[in-house]
Amino acid sequence: MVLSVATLFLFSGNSFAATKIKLGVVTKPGSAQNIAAQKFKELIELRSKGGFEVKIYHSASLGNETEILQQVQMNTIQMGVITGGPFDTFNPISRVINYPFLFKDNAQADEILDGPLGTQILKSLEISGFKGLSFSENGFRNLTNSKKPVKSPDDIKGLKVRVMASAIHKAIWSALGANPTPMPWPIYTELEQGVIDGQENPLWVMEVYKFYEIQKYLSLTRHVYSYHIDVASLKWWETLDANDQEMIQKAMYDAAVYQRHDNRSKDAARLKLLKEKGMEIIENPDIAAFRAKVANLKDMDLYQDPQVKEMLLKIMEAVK
Ligand code: EAX
Repeated sequence: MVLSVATLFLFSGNSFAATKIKLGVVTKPGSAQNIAAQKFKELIELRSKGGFEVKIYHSASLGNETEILQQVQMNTIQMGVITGGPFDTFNPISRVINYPFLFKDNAQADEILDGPLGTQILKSLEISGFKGLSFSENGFRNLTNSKKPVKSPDDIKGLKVRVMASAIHKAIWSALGANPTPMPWPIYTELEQGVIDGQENPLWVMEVYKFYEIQKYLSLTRHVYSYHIDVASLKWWETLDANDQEMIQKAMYDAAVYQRHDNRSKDAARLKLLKEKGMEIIENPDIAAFRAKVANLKDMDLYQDPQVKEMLLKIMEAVK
């Protein structure tokens, strides 16, 4: 049995005011970002014995992810669980993890992101006003579309694919031959009305947002490992004492680890469900051909910032 924090207050007659944390996510309850946020709320409220109280603003009630990040910078909201793509607008370091076909599997992603290189990436967000706390995940991204089964890059030619607000994501889909259209989340209506033919996201998105209703074809391309950065406002962070900082940092990391496992444990069932719902699944697209098309991205202008380039090369070396 779990006593709620409110019940504990009643019993203890505690009257001190909790510090309120506003936390923004763009997706709806049941989504990857929300599962991380909910777990963080549960852990920090419990561990701080009610000293912190978290209110989650979901479903874009604070705007899209770029807008949430602007509010985090200003400390009008204190935290966010934000998909890696939109960070690109604020700080080019996030491009390195969005690099196509960088990690071969979950274990490798965890090893890098939980290790010193991941820590360095989080640290380098401070210059943009963000305290990066940890990485939770969306998962590996896969292409869906309403036009045709996509097995190789040849099938992508001219396809209108929605991409996140991110220069690297746009570059990936240009290199693959698509017609990439940057657009903030959510995108159901645009898919339904045919403004865009396709999109790419991890499997949970196809389930939670019911994309099986409007997208016939799913190709398991796993082209990008999609992470969230669990982020706090640096302005706010600097007002906290060291104990609170440590407690928040730890609670967010534990929530992230919990959420990654939760997400991964559901993928097999999701695939089954999407099949049952009538999606045609291309399980083994020609990944070698996809990789060849994006092989030169690291030499593009996008990666010419010395710090970004150095980090990308270090990760590439570490995952060899
Ligand atoms: O988490 O914008 C995106 O494609 C994200 O992956 C989406 O918010 C689902």
